[in-house]
Amino acid sequence: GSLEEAVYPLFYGWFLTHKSQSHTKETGKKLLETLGELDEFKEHWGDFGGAASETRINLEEYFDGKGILHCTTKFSDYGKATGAQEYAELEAVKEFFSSAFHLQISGLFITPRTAGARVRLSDKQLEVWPADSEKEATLSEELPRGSRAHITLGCAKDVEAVQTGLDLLEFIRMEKEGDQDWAVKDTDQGKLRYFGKGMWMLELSEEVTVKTIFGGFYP
Ligand code: 2AM
Repeated sequence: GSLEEAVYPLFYGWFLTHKSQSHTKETGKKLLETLGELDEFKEHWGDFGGAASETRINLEEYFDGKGILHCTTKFSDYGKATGAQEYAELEAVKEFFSSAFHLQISGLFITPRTAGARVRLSDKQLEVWPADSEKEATLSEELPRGSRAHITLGCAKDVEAVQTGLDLLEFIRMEKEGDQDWAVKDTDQGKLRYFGKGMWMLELSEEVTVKTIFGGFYP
């Protein structure tokens, strides 16, 4: 038998460099400022359970006390999650471990539960994207691989980070349906859409590129 036992991380993902983290947070904060000043946002403020006297969401709080910004590929749960071992053995995972990648952020979103950045993965990046990631989250529908890729920017109180990817998939489902009368607003950063139920998506007119390292989170 092998002398070495495999050590599985809590999760695998792309970890943003220090500089890219600050840049991403700044981009997120700009959206929050825009939202805070938007009449349409104030009209729908109730979605966030906000008190009537408050006019702006304290979205800055969303960005507090979080660990390093990252885009999770596989939640491995120290080897206990379904498919954790198979994932660790993927050729691409072994080959690209500790390698640098540029990720493209194509949008930002806010819901009453989470704030996140939508990530557009390249074909090479999809090689380390688990085959069943979208299926695991959406029981009925087939969504393109990589649809769930995101960077959690923050969560509301008592909300687990896993929710951010589920919120993103909900946006994508609504986009696909496509026949709703969404409010659209042009902003400095791009097109801002309101999907109802407190769900706001900013489609960035210029994608943000962030530097990352692919690896595992072990603590
Ligand atoms: P996130 O990717 O949306 O940020 C540690 O909890 C990390 O693993 C977090 O980044 C978290 O969410 C992600 N995570 C937790 N549980 C998960 C799950 N069941 N499926 C996918 N990702 C999960």
